[in-house]
Order: sequence, then structure tokens, then C-alpha cells
Amino acid sequence: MAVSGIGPYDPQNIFARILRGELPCKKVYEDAYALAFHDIAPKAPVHVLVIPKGAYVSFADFSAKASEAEIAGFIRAVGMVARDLGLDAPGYRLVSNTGAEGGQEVPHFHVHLFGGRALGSMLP
Ligand code: DGP
Repeated sequence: MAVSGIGPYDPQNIFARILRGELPCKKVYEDAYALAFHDIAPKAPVHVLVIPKGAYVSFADFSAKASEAEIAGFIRAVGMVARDLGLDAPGYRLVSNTGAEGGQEVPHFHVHLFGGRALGSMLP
């Protein structure tokens, strides 16, 4: 079920618990700004989630409140993960579901990184 509206940050959300090490994940990358791990229900041969270390509910929240360093660090991390997974040459897709109508389920900002097969051009 999608997140209903953009509420205050819930420190008990699943990704906050993964960040604190309370729940396991299949980690692919970590630095000061970001953690990347495999999605539990992959929709493509490569389906990785990249999340910021900071407590942001959604892209809307992150883009409005994060510092320049956090934003730059996060975006660089997304690019690095894609490169490290060998996706630069074949290409990949980034998606960030935002809020209820965007289909967001976990209320900690995350970017989906899809790759490993031809994804087609259909949007959304
Ligand atoms: P979204 O709809 O954009 O909020 O997608 C949330 C994604 O998070 C969805 O693809 C499934 C994934 N997910 C949910 N719970 C877990 C979990 O406990 N571990 C991992 N690795 N992924 C999860």
C-alpha cells in the first residue's frame, strides 16, 4: 500500500531500520551519504535501491531540505553504483516513487536502479 501523503519522518520505517543495522540487507555500496542494496522483490535482473543516510521521507523532502553536500554526495553515489555494476555501457533506469499517487511504499527517500535487460521506453 502506498504512503498516504507526506507526513513526518518515521524512524521505524524499514529503510531506517536497515540503515541502523537492525534489519539485514544485501549491500552493494556504502559511503557517508548513501547506502545501496538489492531490492527484496527485484523487478529486473539488476534492481538496487539507493537511499540517503539522512532522514528524508521522499524525493520531495530530500530535494527541499538536504544540504548541497548531501544532494551531491547522494547523486554521485547513485552514479557510482550504476558504474560499479557495469551498467554505464548498456544503460539503466532510475525511478523514485514519491508520495501516495507516485506509488511510494517505504517512507524513506530511495531511488530504484534497474538494469540488466532492455527495459523499453514505456512510461511510467
Ligand atoms: P517504493 O514503492 O518506491 O516505496 O518501493 C519500495 C521498495 O522497497 C519495493 O521495491 C520493495 C522494497 N522493499 C520493501 N521492504 C524491503 C526490505 O525489507 N528489504 C529490501 N531490500 N527491500 C525492501
